[in-house]
Amino acid sequence: MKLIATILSLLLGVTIPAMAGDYDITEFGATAGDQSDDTTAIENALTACADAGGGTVFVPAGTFILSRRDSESPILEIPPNTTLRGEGAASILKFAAAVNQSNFWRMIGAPVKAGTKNVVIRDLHLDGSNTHPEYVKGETPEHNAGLWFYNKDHVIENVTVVNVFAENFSGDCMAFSYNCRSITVRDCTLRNFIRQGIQMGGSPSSRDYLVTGCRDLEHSVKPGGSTIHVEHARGLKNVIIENNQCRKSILAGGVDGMIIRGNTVTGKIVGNGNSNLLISDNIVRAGDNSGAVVQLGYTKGLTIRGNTILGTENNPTGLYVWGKSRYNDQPGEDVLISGNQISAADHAISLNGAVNVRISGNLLNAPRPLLQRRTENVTSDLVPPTPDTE
Ligand SMILES: [Ca+2]
Repeated sequence: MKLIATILSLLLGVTIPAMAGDYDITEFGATAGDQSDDTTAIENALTACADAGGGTVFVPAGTFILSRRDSESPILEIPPNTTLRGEGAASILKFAAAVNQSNFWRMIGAPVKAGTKNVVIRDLHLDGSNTHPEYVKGETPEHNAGLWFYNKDHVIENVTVVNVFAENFSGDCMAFSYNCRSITVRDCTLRNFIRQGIQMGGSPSSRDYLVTGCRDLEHSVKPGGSTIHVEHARGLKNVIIENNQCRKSILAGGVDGMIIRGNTVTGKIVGNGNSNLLISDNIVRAGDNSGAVVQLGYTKGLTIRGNTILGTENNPTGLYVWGKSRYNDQPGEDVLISGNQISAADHAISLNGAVNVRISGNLLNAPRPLLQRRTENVTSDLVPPTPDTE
C-alpha cells in the first residue's frame, strides 16, 4: 500500500496520508551501501510511524549509516506500538566511524520525553563500528551502545528483542535499566563488546526481564565484561536468564527473584546481594580465570541445583557461597546445594559466612569436598565431613 500511495502521490502531486503498516526507511530517503548518512531518513520513518499511532518501520537488506545527533542519546527513539524490523543479518544499522570519537551515544532506545511501550526490535544487525581492541580507562567510549532502554522519568514497558545480531560496540551491545518492565531478549547474537554483551539494570519499579537463547560469537577484541550482566539493579525483580551460550561470564547482583538456568558458560557465574535466587542446570567451564568458578555472595534464599561446575588447576574452588564479611552484614542464608557435579583443584564447595545450609547429593571431584569458615547450621551428607579450619 505504501508503494501505491507513493505512486499516486507522484502522479497526482498530492500527499496521501500514511497507512498503518510498513514504513520502509528507503522511502524516507535512506540509501543502502554508501557513505551517505541515513539518520534523518530513519528518524523520519519513525516519526511517521509514531504519528500514525504505531506500525512497522522496515529496514531492508543493506548497510545504513547512523551518526551523532544534537543530544546524546538514544539516536533512534522507538515510539509506542512500533516494530523496527529488518530482513536478518543483512539489514545493517551501522555507526559512522566518528560516533566513537566521543562517549554516551546509543543507537536505539526509548523516547527521552515519553518512554515507550509495546515495542519489537527484530531481524536486524547492529554494528557499533568500534575499533578499540580493549578497554582503556579514559580512552574507550564505554557508554556507546546498541540498544539502550533507560528512562529516569517514564515507564518503558513490553519491549521484545528477537534475532538481533549486535557487534562492535565500545560499551554494551544491549542495555536495559531504569523504569523497564517486561523486557524480552530472545535468540540474539553478540560479538565484540568492550563492556557487557547484555547489560540489565533497574530501578525500584523495574521488573520482569527474560533473556533466553542468546549467545556471543568468538571475539576479535577483548571484552572487559560479561556476556550477560546485571548491575545497578536498584530493586529489580524477576529476572530469568535461561538457555544462553556465554563465552564470557554471567554476573548478576541485586535482584529479588532470579532464575539462572540451563546456560553454558565459559568463565564464571557470579552473583552478589540477590534474594530468592535459583541457579540450576548450568554447565560452567572455568575460562582463563582463577578463583572460584561459581561465586554467590550475601544471598538470602539460594538454591544451587543440578549444575556442572568444571574448574581447572587455576581454580582452587568450584562453588563458593559467602557472606557476612567486613563489607557486608548479610550472610549467605537459607542455601540448598544439591545434585551438582563439581570439580576443582582444591575445594569443591567453600562456605564462608553462610547460615542455614543444606548440602546433599552432589558429585564432587576435588581433593577436599568442603571448606567451612564462619558457618552456622550446616547440614551435609558429605562423609567424612571436612573439619572447620577456623
Ligand atoms: Ca546511506
